[in-house]
Amino acid sequence: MTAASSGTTTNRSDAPAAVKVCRVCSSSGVRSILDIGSVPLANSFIEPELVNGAEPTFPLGLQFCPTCAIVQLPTTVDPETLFRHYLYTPSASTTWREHCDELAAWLHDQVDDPDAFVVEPASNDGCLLRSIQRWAPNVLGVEPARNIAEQAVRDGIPTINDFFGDSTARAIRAEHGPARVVIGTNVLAHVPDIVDFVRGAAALLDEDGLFVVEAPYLRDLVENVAYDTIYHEHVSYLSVTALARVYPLAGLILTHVERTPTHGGSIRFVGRPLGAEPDASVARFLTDERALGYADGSVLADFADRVDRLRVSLGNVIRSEAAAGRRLGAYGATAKGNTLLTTCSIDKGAIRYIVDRNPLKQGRLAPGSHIPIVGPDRLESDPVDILLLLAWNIAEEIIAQQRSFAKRGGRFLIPIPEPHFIDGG
Ligand code: DWN
Ligand code: ZN
Repeated sequence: MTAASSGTTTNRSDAPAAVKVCRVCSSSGVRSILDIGSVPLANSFIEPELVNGAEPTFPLGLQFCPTCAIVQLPTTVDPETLFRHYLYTPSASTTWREHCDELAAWLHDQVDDPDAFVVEPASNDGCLLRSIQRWAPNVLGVEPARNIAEQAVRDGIPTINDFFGDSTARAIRAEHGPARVVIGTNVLAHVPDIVDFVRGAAALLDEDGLFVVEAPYLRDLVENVAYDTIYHEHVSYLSVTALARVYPLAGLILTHVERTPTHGGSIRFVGRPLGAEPDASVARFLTDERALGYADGSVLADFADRVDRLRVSLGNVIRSEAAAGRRLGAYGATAKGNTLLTTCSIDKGAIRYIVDRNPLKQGRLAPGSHIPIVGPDRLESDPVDILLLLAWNIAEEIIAQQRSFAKRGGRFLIPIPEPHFIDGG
């Protein structure tokens, strides 16, 4: 999906109240499984002249609902604050562009119809729709970030500047007719009201319609201790168990699931109108998740301890490398990187700069840590010995680009599942 807010240090917002009942099923039995404290919004990169302003922080953690098995944040930050202006566009990454091509080809196999109307909630700059347009020209994006929606329209992708949900979906259907496909990547986990979002898909689809979403998979998060992917934009952490229960509340049924490699481990959920038959994949995932403890939440019992151990060991590695006289930088001014830096108390005393190719992030400071974001040329003019890879999800792509850093003896520090070095040579 999209990227987050431009966040400035002067935008104060009141800390949202803790959500005591499940957002999905309204059960009051939610239980806390992780409390990371209060941190700034992960994409609220600071303009340098505003660095002395107040920097709002918001409580961050996880809670589990034993009734519907969803894992969610304990607080909700207003999506208007998070998503109306966004700096992140995924199409800068070759890995992502290739994934969009693969997903578009997979979809073509499912829906072999050049007249199919395809709608993408949170279409960002239109990267996926551009791939789909090659076989289904009738596409429509729905993107809440004004700056990004305008860019997509300028680039030839029809895009409505709005959030997706039941009312937007009904308006689209009234104007354009039913959709054959509603497809969204990295959006469902960002939505506070998942039932409303899925209900919107159900309202928009025709009777043969296909609702496809990809989102980070809870199992990958837990197994890789990828706790840095927990931040306010990600309201939910999704499992098949949870979505198999949620979809029927909104008029759809989960018919197929498969794992995909993006963003450190994601899952593709396919839904169809009620009455469709799930294939064997759904039962297989449900059985595995039950056996592993995702249905009753028992797999999460030691998650907070595992997060604590990772935070301590990353801090120790960074301190000992610095004490040995090594110069450290970071690569990738990612949202997850900011969770990692703030929760491990790593600041500009330890890391000189964060390299990022996105010119909109360059010149700003990372929220919380206040480490400056710089362009890749800084690696030549002000070299470091170690790069903490905050964009570990695209490690291969970045390491391949940075051969000259590796040739000079530079090493990459990968933070998860436990801090380790690779030389990139
Ligand atoms: O869910 C979300 C997704 C999908 O992406 C959002 N809530 C926010 C965002 O998360 P992220 O910031 O952790 O995403 P990435 O894709 O890991 O960010 C990669 C960063 O690295 C971007 O800032 C661009 C940058 N980059 C770079 O500097 N050089 C990327 C490439 C490919 C490069 O060569
Ligand atoms: Zn629930």
